[in-house]
Amino acid sequence: MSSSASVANENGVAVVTIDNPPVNALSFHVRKPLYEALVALRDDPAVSAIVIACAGRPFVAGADITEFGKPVEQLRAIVALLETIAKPTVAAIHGTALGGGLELALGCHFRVADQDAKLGLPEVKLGLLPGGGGTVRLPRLVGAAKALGMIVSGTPISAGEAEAAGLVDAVLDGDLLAEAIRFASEMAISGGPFIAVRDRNDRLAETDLAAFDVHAADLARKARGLEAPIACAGAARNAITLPFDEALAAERRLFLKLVAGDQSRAQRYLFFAEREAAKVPGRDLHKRKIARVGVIGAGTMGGGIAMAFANGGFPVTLLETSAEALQRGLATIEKNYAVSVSRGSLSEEAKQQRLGLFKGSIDYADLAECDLIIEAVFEDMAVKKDVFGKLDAVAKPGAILATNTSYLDVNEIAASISRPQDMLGMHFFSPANVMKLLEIVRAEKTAPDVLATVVDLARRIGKAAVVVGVCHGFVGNRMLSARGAENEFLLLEGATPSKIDKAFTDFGWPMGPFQMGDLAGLDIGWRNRKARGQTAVIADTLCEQGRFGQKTGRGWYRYESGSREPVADPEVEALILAKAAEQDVEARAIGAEEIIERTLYPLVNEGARILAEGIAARASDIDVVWANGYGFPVGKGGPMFWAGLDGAARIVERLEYWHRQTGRAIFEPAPLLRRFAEKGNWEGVVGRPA
Ligand code: T1G
Repeated sequence: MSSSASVANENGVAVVTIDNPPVNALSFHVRKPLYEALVALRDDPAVSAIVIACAGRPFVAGADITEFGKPVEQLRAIVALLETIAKPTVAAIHGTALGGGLELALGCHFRVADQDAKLGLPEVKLGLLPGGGGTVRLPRLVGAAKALGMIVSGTPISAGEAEAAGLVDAVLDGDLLAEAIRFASEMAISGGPFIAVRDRNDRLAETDLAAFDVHAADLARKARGLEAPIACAGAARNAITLPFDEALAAERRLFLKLVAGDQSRAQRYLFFAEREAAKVPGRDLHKRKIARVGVIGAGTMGGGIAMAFANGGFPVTLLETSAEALQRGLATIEKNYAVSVSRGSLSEEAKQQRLGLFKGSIDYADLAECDLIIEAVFEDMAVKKDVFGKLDAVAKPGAILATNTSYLDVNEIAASISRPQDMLGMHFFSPANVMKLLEIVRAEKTAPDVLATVVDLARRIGKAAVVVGVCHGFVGNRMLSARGAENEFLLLEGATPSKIDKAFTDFGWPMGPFQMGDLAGLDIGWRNRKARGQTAVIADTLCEQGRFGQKTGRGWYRYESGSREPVADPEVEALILAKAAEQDVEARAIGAEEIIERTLYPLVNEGARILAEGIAARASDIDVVWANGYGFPVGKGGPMFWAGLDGAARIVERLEYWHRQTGRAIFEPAPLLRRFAEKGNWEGVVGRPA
């Protein structure tokens, strides 16, 4: 293996190039030669300045996550060494400088970047905090408030924003390396002073600590049981209140505590699980060219899907049945972009550029120029088949045809057209331009290159793709039904919507099933139950009373006009008591533990059934679905990972107990779950380990 940190001398300016594909992670075999090179360059009189740059796609994407436990010490030593170098040091940043990569750059006197660079400390997304001095150095450059936002959110900022904040000294056009060498040489000629970031305290001195604490408290309230955001805020505060070395030592203690914890283990697991999910058979096959995307239906789902592709830079043909419906759809899209502009998350220029990618139509013939066409019309089999019949007639050979159905049989739709090999399901989640999850439904006849093309496309539009087989509700909604199956029984036996929802939010969910139902609209589940001849005595009665949730101001909860805040409604509790009396069910005290057992254990159990049927290829795929599509707390890694944390043997034992109590099939432990309980991980039983 050639050294992954090489040195070249450009007229006295030493260029240290890190080359560790695919993302220049600071793996051991990078850190060692990098450290040694910097020592030599520090002491080399022929060197007037040092530039640190990277080969390949990004600048350094951080510490090597596969090595955890080891990197921080050495990275901290490299940064500390950089700060002892008297000659100017410059980090030349292209692509992404993330985590330990940005911390390395913070060890330099100067940072220059190209226009498209992104800089950030995303460690919080791995259940960690920056462990290479980022919590202490970043505030010294950008100020405490900005640093707090960057470290607790983990969201990278653009080169322009970084320059405005003082994180980057210059955004350079043209050949970044050549410009960086020129910059370094000019600095060397200027003679300095070259002040290490650790010695820059002016920005810190400006801090309004009271405002900082209010901001930090607000961020902490949103942590929902995750330790890392709190630790990040605490470490950023230390930078203000403690001397540099004490704050650095505190950062190290916090880092070591988090890296050893279950939450970070879960979030790191999800990081790799998301990438693993994209590794489908045939992924190296030649991909079909996708230049233009067609979307049929400009309603909530169709509009969101069209925006997801436009946001990814794809021209979109949006088809509706009438000009009025089309205008309504396009107006909603424009309004959604305007909201993003008003929130500052999108520039007016970017909005116009994206709107320019839309072409509205009411003529199927216009879809003939599309390489991928996604149907997002009413959830009815006859309607779907009618649409695909028309599509089959106009779509060009080799075009990929996709349905956005959430429940219907994709094989049945595929069988209704002449080219089933070109067809699959692409199940987006609402709002489709925001929700990261995409269930890609592989139908019986879907061609491998079609699957590989769509999995790759999902990554290009920023989606976490999971390939699933055909069954009712695929992975997510099928398990959601299992999670919700006990809800009515729990209500009849004495629990209340707010009590059950509190058990879920205490567990770490953004909201519980009843608040979620009111947000999504109770009429959707009602229509689905009626279509399947199923009933839910309480929920059906609410719907018969027109209580569809937030959209009608009343559902499981009541909502003051204009408010999304759920208010417990005595009318609902009275309805529940009446239904319980009708069914002779006696109310009793039901605790959070029982609620979790009767809702989340069946969720895991259904996951095991799905694995056994091959509807999902890996336990980790199921976790990617639930973490990205259903708000399963990332600090618990997803239902299948959590089952390992919570103890599969106990889950089986409790399922057996509730099966004896109720006789209900959802509690009958799946054979695969029993095997998981014996083996202690999913590895021996199915696919990739937790
Ligand atoms: N360590 C090890 N492997 C990594 C890695 C990393 N930091 N980042 C990516 N990979 C692997 C990834 O698993 C995949 O492998 C391949 O590289 C391509 O990645 C002390 C402690 C940089 C934006 O959190 O966000 O620094 O699947 O598919 O879509 O404070 O990777 O091919 O086998 O994601 O182009 C902080 C993590 C670390 C950034 C590129 N850094 N990486 O996205 O490629 S903690 C991060 C990313 C830290 C210090 C702390 C993205 C990317 P495989 P990919 P991409």
